[in-house]
Amino acid sequence: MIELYYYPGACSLAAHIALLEVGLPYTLRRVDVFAGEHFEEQYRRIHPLSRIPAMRLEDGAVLTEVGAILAHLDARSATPTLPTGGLSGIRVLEWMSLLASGVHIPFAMRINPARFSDDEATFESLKRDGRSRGFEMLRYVDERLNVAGTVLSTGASLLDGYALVFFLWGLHAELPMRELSNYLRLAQNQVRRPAVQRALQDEDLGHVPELVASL
Ligand SMILES: N[C@@H](CCC(=O)N[C@@H](CS)C(=O)NCC(=O)O)C(=O)O
Repeated sequence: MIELYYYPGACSLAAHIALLEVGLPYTLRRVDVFAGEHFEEQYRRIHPLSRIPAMRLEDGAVLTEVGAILAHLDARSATPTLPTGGLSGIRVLEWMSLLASGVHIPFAMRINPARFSDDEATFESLKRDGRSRGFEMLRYVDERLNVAGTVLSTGASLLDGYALVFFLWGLHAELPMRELSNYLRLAQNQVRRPAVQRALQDEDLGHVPELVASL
C-alpha cells in the first residue's frame, strides 16, 4: 500500500487530498517536523533532504516533490485532471513551479527561517519579509486564477488542492485572504469536496471548512 509521509497542514496536505480524490488506498505516516523527526537517520533514508512530503509506492519506490506526486497520482486516476500535452500540459508545469517555488519559499522563510540562514539575528526579518512577500505571491496567484475558482482553465484538477494549502497558510499568517476573490472562491469550492474534508479531518484540521466558508 502507498505510504504518505506528512505533517498536518504542511504542503503534504496537497498529496493527501490527491490520494483521496484519486481513490487509492494509503497509509499516513506522520513526521513531526517541529520536533525535528525529519532530520533523523531513519527519515533521511526516505528523503535525504529531510523534507516532507515523501510518498512510498507499492513497489518501494519513493517519490518526493509535491508536483511530481500529484502528476503520478493523476496519471493513475480513472478520471485524470492534469493535461499532459500541448500548451495545457505546459500550463500544469508552469503552475507546479510557481506554487513550489514562488509561493512556497517565502512562506518557508516565515515558518522556518533557520532553513535560510545560520544567523539567528536575521530570523525576525526573514519571517517578516516572508510574510509580506508571501502575500505578494498569493495576490499574483489570485490574479491568474480562473474566475470559476479553479487553477486550470480546463477545469477542476489536483492543482486546486495544492493551491488550497497556500490559501490556508495565508489565513494562518493572518493575511487578508478575503481580498483575494478568485482565490477565496477556489478555497470555498475546495472545502466543500468530500476528499478535502476527509483529509482535513484526518490531519486534525476539521474546523477549516467552516472557517473558510465563513470568510
Ligand atoms: N519543494 C518541496 C518542498 C518540501 C518542503 O519544503 N516541505 C516542508 C513542509 S511544507 C518541510 O519539509 N519543511 C521542513 C524543513 O524545512 O525543515 C516540495 O514541493 O515537495
